[in-house]
Amino acid sequence: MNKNQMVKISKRLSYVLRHHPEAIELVMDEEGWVAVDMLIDRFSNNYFPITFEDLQVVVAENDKKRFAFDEDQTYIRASQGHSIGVKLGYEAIKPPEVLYHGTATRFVNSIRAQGLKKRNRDHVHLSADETTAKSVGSRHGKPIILIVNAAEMHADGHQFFLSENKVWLTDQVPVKYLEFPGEE
Ligand code: HQG
Repeated sequence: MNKNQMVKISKRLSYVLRHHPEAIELVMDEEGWVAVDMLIDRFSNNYFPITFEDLQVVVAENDKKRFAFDEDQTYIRASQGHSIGVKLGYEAIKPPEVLYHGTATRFVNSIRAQGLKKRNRDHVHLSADETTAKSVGSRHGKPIILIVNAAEMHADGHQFFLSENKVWLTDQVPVKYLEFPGEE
């Protein structure tokens, strides 16, 4: 499979597994898992034909490892990024001292006023490194990287989760834990 085909499959999978399982009549459990057989069948009927081997390649080689199989590869889900209230079941863990959030400059005034909100997704997404944060921010416009004082938030009782593909998730980031570039 070439890179283009992988990206095409990955985009459709993100759409149905994170946001719209009903679009191709998938049955999803409350943790976001869908039977692999059903996914292959419904995906192939609604979009274009895919095989189990295609899915294995996408799960293994997708740039951000967005999707995961269960142990015996009979179920598949997106590891994060949902907007449909699935219970991912990750354990709350202690985050590093700081995390990063990449956003676009046009959102900064609103973030200064409200802190980071989940908007359409189930969590606020944070990155462990600035490079990742920058590429996340670039998806929305001119990127800007905010520093999140994660250890302080955690000490104050906010919960953090690390997704299987290493994205940090939390519920919200109040302004007092944020540092904007050029500020101390
Ligand atoms: C912004 C990608 C105004 C927030 C990435 C972001 C990530 C506010 C946008 C994952 C705000 C939401 C998620 C406020 C937050 N006022 N704007 N109060 N609070 N925002 O796409 O974090 O490639 O829902 O800064 O890697 O960009 O899809 O979230 O710019 O892990 O696998 O509102 O998506 O993964 O945008 O990205 P998104 P995100 P994938």
